[in-house]
Amino acid sequence: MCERIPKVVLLAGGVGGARMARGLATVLPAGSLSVIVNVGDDEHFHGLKVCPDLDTVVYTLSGLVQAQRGWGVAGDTTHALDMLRKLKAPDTWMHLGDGDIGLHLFRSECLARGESLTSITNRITSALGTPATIIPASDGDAPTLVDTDQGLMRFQQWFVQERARPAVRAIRYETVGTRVTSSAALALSGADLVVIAPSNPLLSIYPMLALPGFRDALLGSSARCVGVSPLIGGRAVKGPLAEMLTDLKLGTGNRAIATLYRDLLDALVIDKSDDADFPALMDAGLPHIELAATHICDRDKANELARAVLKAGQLNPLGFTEELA
Ligand code: FO1
Repeated sequence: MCERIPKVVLLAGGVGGARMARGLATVLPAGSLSVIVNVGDDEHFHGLKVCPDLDTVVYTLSGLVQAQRGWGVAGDTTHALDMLRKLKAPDTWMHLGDGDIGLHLFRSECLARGESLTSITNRITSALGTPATIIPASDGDAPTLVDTDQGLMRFQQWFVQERARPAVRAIRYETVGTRVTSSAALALSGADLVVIAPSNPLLSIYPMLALPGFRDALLGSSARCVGVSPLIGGRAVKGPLAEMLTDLKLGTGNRAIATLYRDLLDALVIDKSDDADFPALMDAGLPHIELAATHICDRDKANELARAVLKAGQLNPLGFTEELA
């Protein structure tokens, strides 16, 4: 007999994904969790490659994150940004702290020397200490473009500079010339459970699913797939999801989330306060709906939600007992 630890893969965007990752990393045994992270938000600022979702997951799991905002480094100073503003450099609307810029310098230098984003991310997580493997969804550029009533914008321009105000007419995932990383495909094929974090489906999860090879790797995996709805009472805890669903005529509330993920999910975790959505979700063909407190406002809530997700995934967090051949 041998004990095998369960292999859990989380698909994550920024803040919500990072907090879900921390809960899962806490309740699962060491070596169990891999987090595949969206790179559609990545952008160049001041000559540096910035990967906001990867960095949010890295900072959260290594304990460096500015907890209230959920992104950036706690206690970071802004001397570099202050100087850039004095110099009237472009794009200083993106708030980059000095410590954060140190990470971007490191990554940009490694990329310039030909190292892959996957390999650089491994070096960053080893150096900073994260209790999970963090895998970029793609090594190549795969930007998310937002087509708005004020024109076509790159993601950070729309989200940060324009404060997500321009109404969204369409979203474009530019994936030509790139594909899912082999590390992500391997993690998906070997997973016992795939969890879709309470991230924005259209801005964080679909950019990954749009990568050539990603959806095939997910659908080809024998893992159960559990999603956590990012909506509570029809609204996102943070961010423009509800408005986007309306602008894009994709329905409302948990029913819209179930529809967006309909070919992927074995179960959906929704907030306890949304128990009235049960019949509509059953009608939408969801085989398993789990109620839990889905607002991750502190570490205890993150752990509680992680346990509910594992329950929905029918996974024993302590591991599997297998006969050796
Ligand atoms: N979000 C903001 O709302 N304003 C910012 O100035 C900002 C800067 C920033 C810098 C580094 C980083 O890793 C994240 C940053 N974010 C900022 C968050 C980021 O725009 C979003 O969280 C994600 O891209 C969406 O998941």
